[in-house]
Amino acid sequence: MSQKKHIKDYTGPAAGWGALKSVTKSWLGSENGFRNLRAMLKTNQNSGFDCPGCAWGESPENDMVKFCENGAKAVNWEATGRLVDPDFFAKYSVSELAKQTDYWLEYQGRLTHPMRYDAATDHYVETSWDEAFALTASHLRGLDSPDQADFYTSGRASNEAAFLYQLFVRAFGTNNFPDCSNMCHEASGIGMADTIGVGKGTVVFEDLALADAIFVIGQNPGTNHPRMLEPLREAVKRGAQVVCFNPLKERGLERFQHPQHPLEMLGNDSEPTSTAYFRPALGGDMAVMRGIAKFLLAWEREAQQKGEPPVFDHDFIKAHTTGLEQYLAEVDATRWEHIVEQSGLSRSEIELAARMYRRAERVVMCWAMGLTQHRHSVPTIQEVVNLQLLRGNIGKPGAGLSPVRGHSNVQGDRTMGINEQPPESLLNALEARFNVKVPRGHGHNVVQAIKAMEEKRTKVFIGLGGNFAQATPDTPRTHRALGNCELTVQISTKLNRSHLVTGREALILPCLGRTEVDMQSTGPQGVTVEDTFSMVHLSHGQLSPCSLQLRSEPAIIAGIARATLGRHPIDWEWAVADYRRIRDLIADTIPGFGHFNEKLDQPGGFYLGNAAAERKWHTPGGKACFTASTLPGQLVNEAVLASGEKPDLILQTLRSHDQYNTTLYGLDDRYRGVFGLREVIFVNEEDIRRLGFEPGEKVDLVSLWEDGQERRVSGFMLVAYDIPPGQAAAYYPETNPLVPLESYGDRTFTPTSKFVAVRLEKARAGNRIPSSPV
Ligand SMILES: Nc1nc2c(c(=O)[nH]1)N[C@H]1C(S)=C(S)[C@@H](COP(=O)(O)OP(=O)(O)OC[C@H]3O[C@@H](n4cnc5c(=O)[nH]c(N)nc54)[C@H](O)[C@@H]3O)O[C@H]1N2
Ligand SMILES: Nc1nc2c(c(=O)[nH]1)N[C@H]1C(S)=C(S)[C@@H](COP(=O)(O)OP(=O)(O)OC[C@H]3O[C@@H](n4cnc5c(=O)[nH]c(N)nc54)[C@H](O)[C@@H]3O)O[C@H]1N2
Ligand SMILES: [Mo]
Repeated sequence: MSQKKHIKDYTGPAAGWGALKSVTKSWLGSENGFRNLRAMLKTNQNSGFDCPGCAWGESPENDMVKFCENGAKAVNWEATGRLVDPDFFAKYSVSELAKQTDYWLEYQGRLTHPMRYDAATDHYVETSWDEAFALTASHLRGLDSPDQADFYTSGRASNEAAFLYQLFVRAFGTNNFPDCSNMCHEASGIGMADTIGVGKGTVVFEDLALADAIFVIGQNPGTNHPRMLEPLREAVKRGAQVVCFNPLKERGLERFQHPQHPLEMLGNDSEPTSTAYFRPALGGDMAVMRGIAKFLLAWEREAQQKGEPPVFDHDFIKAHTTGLEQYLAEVDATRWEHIVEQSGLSRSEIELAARMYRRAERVVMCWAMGLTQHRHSVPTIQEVVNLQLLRGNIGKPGAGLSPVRGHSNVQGDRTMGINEQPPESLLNALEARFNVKVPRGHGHNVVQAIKAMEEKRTKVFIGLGGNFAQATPDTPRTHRALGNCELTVQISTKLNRSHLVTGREALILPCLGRTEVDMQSTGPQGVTVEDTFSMVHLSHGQLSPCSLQLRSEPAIIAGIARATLGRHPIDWEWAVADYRRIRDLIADTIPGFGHFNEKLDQPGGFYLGNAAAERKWHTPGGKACFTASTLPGQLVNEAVLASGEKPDLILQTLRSHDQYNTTLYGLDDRYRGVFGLREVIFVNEEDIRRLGFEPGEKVDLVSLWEDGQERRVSGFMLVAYDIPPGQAAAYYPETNPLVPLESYGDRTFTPTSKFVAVRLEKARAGNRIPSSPV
């Protein structure tokens, strides 16, 4: 697995031969080539399994190959031939494993047996499923209160697993459901639920083919949602506009850029005819959207004066919205200097974007982590909603809001009730159906769960998938917090750092992956997932499991539940014997899932529906709401200012092309020209010199915060990069030690992973765990 480290410009297009080469490499690396070819051809097909890659939806057309380079890597990664079995754990102590890189850990292969941590020898030792369930149950039952346990969920869990999990946890007595959504699209859910009454996207796949313009804001689909490039490409071909907002020139999006500089297009008085790429400041998108609104308002007034057709959709606004006046007053009150300074764009660039927006009859707005991982993410997303409301761009074909989800079933998990702030209606439905009392108070989100572990209020941590220790902020502190637990339980497919950051006792429970056949007593089972377009469909594993010891996620949850609660409130084994039974329970309790099993007979699955997409507004006033938020005075946090230091740079943490969140498939980031290493920081060359360094030099990054704790990562290579001045970018999760636990979004508690104030220092040698082999 060693490779040569180098940095060079990438000149090829996105996808294409580079992608094929990269897939082949990971294919051969998985040591399971032919088996995996079979798996690939079943990816996202009607009788096959749902790609465990991202939450992008499918074209309804059949008989197409429906996987992408990064989906192929995800499938290969799961279907590896390497095994992490009891011999492996006998060979390495936990302290020895802890010295290895994250990349090395996951590379070791699939977990095969339930394992228990033995503190006396510092080794994991084989245990039986029954012993593992009994140990978990005895810890849970021994707590003073059910609120002393936290139940994490990562977004790969199927609907069936998630539903059983929340039923068990609520029957046990807590709403402590920290989940990966807390770190991901939380702001999208809150921002949209407030304003349009649903927390999900209003767009379906077909809308992309009807849109006159698609805005892609703070998202890197070339790497993270490669199947989205196809509809974008089609859009450009038929003359629609693709308008990107991203401080980095992401390769997968760049191809949609107009060959000329956007400003030149304004030169002749005609409307722009093609696509554009805008490079705002980190966190500057709310100001950009406000600026667009300011232009629209000016043009609307002008049109009224001249008696020309209006710019706003007055019929829509009148029939469907409230709060226009207050919002427009706020738009008027926002000064241009403030907008320009905060957005990082010039007024004429914003004017171009506004013209492109106005020119399109139907606009889809897509976004991802570039919008959601900031302190003011909720008002930013609400500013996107405001714009769309002004022109009636919600609830008509070819238009709408599309927060593009990450994990393949993260949206479904929320639908199933993985939510620390559950809606009353869900709790009522559970109580009525299962004759059980469920807790009503709010539970912990991710940040609160870490705090609770830090303060020893949480004593048991259970993770349904994911890699809690690495995905979360403030890494050394979070690791200490996990270490405070009495018991940590990880339900996982592969070895990762969360298995090595143990509580006093710890369990690894190995589960089947999405690609594997899930055999229960009544026969092979399918599970369901919901994509970003609210389509629900079945997924059937195809490969034989990598170990006979593996259990499915629903079976593991049922085992823990049975040992903890007996047959209360359901007979867990009965439910798991046939997943159609679980789906009947879902049908009884979750809106939109009536006749669930019957609906799944349709090939391609079924659409859950979205009230806002039909212009039905489930808000308190029954209408869609404009939100009149003031632009933040400044983007830098008070706690950073209180440190008394001016940041050298503002850092965003992002994904390379060879990773899936904390899982590293390789050490290359092809489109950004980085090969064989991950400890790099992308900085503008002028900034590098201004700060007294040279490109290629190694630096330490130290983040600024008022609490006086030092947060540092060491030995990052400075890469001179085409990035706006004052900004930096580096990979997650290596940079998570820099994100203070207290630096999170207002209302969302999402760590501000795209806005970290840092200082650069000359590299210090230190004890560190590099991600790249040294
Ligand atoms: N192959 C692969 N696929 C994935 C994942 C993966 O790790 N690997 N992860 C999955 C998950 S869970 C998720 S949530 C998604 C994530 O998908 P993305 O959101 O695309 O992921 P990030 O790498 O975090 O990229 C954020 C993008 O936003 C830009 N950006 C950062 N800050 C700002 C800002 O303030 N304003 C604007 N306008 N842009 C900004 C960055 O330059 C970058 O292009 O992908 C999913 N799919
Ligand atoms: N600094 C910074 N931090 C971030 C982000 C960022 O952009 N910057 N992004 C945030 C986002 S958007 C997200 S979604 C989170 C992701 O947080 P998580 O979802 O917790 O992390 P993953 O890396 O996706 O989890 C990988 C692990 O999941 C397990 N796994 C894989 N498949 C399965 C399966 O089918 N079943 C089970 N039970 N386990 C499985 C494997 O053991 C693997 O090691 O990270 C967040 N953290
Ligand atoms: Mo995510």
